[in-house]
Amino acid sequence: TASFGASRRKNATQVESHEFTADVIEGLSQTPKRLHCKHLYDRRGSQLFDQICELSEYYPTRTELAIMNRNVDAIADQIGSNATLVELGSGSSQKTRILLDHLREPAAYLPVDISRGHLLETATRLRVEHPGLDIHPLVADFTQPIQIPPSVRGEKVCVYFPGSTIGNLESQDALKLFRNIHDLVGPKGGLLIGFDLQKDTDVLHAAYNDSQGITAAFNLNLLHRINREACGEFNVSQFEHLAVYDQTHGRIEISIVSTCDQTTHVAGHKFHFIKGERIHTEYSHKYTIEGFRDMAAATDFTAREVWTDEREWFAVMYLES
Ligand code: AVJ
Repeated sequence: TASFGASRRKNATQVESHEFTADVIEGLSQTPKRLHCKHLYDRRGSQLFDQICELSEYYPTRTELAIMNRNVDAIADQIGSNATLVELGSGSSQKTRILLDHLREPAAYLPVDISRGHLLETATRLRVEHPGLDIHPLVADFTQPIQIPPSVRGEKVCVYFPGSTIGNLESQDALKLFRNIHDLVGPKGGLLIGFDLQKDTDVLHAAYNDSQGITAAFNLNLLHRINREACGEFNVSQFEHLAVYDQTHGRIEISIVSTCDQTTHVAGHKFHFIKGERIHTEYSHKYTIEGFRDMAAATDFTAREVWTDEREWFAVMYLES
């Protein structure tokens, strides 16, 4: 019967935590050990990331905001009227406000994020700020194909992918995501994307090794999360944050380093670390405008316009399918 089926069904949180545990065990079983960066964004992680965005050393957020503020009319012209705006990895959607305030009669707004609580809070707030707008939050991993609910009607779809989140992905995964987005937006669809640019190594280093240790706390929170949600037994004080710029790949490589030889357990599985051993947690790719244009062109998008700041530290590009 229906009620029998319902009582046996696990709730969403239980399924999520089971998948998280399985993913952690798989990642820690690899050589070198790695943990997927999407797991950094639990509730606490999302809060810490918001704090990172406020740091004086962390230039990307405020630089992108300034680019958006300065060019929002040109951006709204490119997107056009009656568009459905789909935002990937929306987080607290700070930059979205600027867009939503300037878009010409937007049809709907679909924020997509992996952090449920964060997403729903944002949706509630935006509903108050934009009472006329159709808002459909979607709890999802945007690296998987997503679907627009059939009730949403707009003349065209535009994906907004700010924050240089694309930089988390290795180039093959970035290409795959571009193709998914291309399929999602369909003909005459758009992609408005923010990405971080290559620059002085000291500036990059400071942005990922802030003096207050917020970035370190954000990274190490993943071990606390494993302890909380995956029956982990990490002694977090025996691990350190590491972020270094790799010139050859043009990316910041972020990891958690074991400060001693140690053994830990996660959900009954045993993991050994030697002193100095790393768990890779995140990449943050830094691009050139040309390199980024080439990457997009490889997936049938055409770059229509690019906006940047006077130091050329960050760029926002509008592409059309
Ligand atoms: C959210 C992926 C853009 O790469 O700068 C910031 C994540 N990690 N500090 C970035 C991050 C550590 C951030 N992105």
